[in-house]
Amino acid sequence: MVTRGFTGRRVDPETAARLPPGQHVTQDFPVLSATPTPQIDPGDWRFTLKHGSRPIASWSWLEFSQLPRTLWQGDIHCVTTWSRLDTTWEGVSIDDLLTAAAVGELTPFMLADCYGGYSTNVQTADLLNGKAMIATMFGGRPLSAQHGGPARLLVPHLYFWKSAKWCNGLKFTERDEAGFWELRGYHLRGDPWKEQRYSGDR
Ligand SMILES: Nc1nc2c(c(=O)[nH]1)N[C@H]1C(S)=C(S)[C@@H](COP(=O)(O)O)O[C@H]1N2
Ligand SMILES: [Mo]
Repeated sequence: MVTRGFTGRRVDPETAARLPPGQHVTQDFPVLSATPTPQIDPGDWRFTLKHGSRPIASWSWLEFSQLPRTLWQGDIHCVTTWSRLDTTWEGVSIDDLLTAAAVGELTPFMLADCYGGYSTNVQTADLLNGKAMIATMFGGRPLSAQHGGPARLLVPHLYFWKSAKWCNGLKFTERDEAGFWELRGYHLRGDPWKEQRYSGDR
């Protein structure tokens, strides 16, 4: 058996099996933000669901806090190659959000909007069946502002740039409309297991 010593990135087989190609484990929680951190008072916060430009449902912080809650535990993967294992999140699943809004018709794509102007596109199927939530808690505590508090989208099976911080809405779209990083050369879907980092990747 060959060991690389303490500085190598070799990990035990169980951990290795949880790491998508080209990723390594980090113990800390890096902050990656393209804009300054907006300070959002919960009293001013609103979350709006739209079909194109037409609003179909909207929640204040108080209304949002009365929606059913979901817990999720697992691994997150940033396109800059760090992965963090066994993170815990709590929030409102997109399934519960759509049920609360009594959304009948879905479009194939959605665009997440944020305070500060960031956006990211996702296939609607990537948000349903327990795959995604609007998270308000991390590690049992309210989500800090630098990590997207009061609320962020969490789509943990895709690269973490899809998990839009300070998310204030989801918009149903007919076409796949590129968001902030997708317009700057990142992949439209971003599946870490397929290593879909840049727009040319399959
Ligand atoms: N609103 C907003 N959301 C964002 C970003 C951003 O710049 N603005 N960066 C994305 C990227 S590239 C990553 S890797 C993660 C980083 O989340 P973190 O800072 O909590 O680690 O947030 C994503 N969501
Ligand atoms: Mo990222």
